[in-house]
Amino acid sequence: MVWFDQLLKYLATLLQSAGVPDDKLSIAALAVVYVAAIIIALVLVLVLLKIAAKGGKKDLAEPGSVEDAGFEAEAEAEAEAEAEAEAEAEAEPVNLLARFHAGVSRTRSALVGRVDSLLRAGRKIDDDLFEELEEILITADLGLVTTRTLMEALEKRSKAEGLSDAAQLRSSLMAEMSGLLVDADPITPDSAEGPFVLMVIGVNGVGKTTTIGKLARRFAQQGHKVVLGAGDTFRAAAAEQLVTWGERAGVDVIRHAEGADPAAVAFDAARAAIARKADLLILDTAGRLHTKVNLMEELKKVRRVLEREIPGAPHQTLLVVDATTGQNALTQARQFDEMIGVDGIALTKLDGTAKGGIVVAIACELGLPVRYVGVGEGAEDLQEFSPQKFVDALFEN
Ligand SMILES: Nc1nc2c(ncn2[C@@H]2O[C@H](COP(=O)(O)OP(=O)(O)OP(=O)(O)O)[C@@H](O)[C@H]2O)c(=O)[nH]1
Ligand SMILES: [Mg+2]
Repeated sequence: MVWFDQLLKYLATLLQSAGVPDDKLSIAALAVVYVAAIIIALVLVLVLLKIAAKGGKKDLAEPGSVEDAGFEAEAEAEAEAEAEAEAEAEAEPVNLLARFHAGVSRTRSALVGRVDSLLRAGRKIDDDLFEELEEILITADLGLVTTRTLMEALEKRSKAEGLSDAAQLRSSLMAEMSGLLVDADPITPDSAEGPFVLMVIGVNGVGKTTTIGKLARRFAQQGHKVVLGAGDTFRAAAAEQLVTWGERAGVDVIRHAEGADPAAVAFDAARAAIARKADLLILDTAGRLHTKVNLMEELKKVRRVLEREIPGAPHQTLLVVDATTGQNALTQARQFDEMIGVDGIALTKLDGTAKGGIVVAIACELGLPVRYVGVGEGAEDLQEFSPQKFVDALFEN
């Protein structure tokens, strides 16, 4: 190629003037051409890559002008994010249900697993069968009174409906159980006369502070202005624990120093909730004092302060009980209801126990609605209780 020979000659002249020896001129000129070719090829590849990237973006933004391209791409990204959020919101109830089902799995295998192997198809309904069923219910923490109530209802129903096959008793048991559970309206913090006050009580370690944290998050997410009161001044680090939950939920926490008078915390929290125009004040309380009498007296005093500061307060007194303690939870509920007055129950740690039958016992023996159940330690693991949801999850195959 003539032009290539000429280029080499030209380069050789340049290299000669640069001091390259005559015998090395042609090889040096070739090396220069070689390096230049590599550089040009690299630049070309880079340019092509850039053009390809721009083309891709334009495809996304089309139709529209070049100026519109950025804006439209942004709008598209936003729409995608919105769609994702919507999909998440739609998926959430499914997740919650799955969490709930997992939460009652131990009770399901302990209670319904045994019931199912007893009520296998083909077995006749007789006194022996009823006796065995009774034993299963008692050991699944439904307690004597509730079990008797259920058994009487079942025997009556089986006679009235002329049932003969044991398998037919399953749906009767489901119906009787959900009939015993108390359906409660969910707590809605709407009060015309200032903040709605939720006082949370219960013995130590049952999950009061955790439940308050979960509730604060739930109500804040629903758009309510929430204030928390750290009324447990007895236990070291109790207020810090509440402050941490408050930070997570993005809500204010009113606290005093350790050992302060809890009634003074209740007073300040009530005043702060009014001043900050809060929709909801949730007050944490101590679970342990030197004696049970001290604890009950302190709770009564806190209650009086709330009553005095905010009309109608406390609007709800929520007793937290730990499902893993089985029949003890029932005893606690009875005592707190007698001494302080309880409007509803939050039953925690259902995920860690086979004693979920206690839900039925609380409703049947005390007539108190279980409002919330805790099925884990996470912020999402507090769920509104519904009798139907509970029985369905328990008897799900
Ligand atoms: N697995 C499980 N753990 C829970 C649940 N609710 C609370 N817990 C755990 O129970 C423990 C005690 O919870 P707290 O909220 O500190 O209990 P408390 O009633 O405030 O205790 P005191 O302040 O000592 O009276 C913590 O480790 C919680 O994470 C639940 O629903 N499931
Ligand atoms: Mg606590």
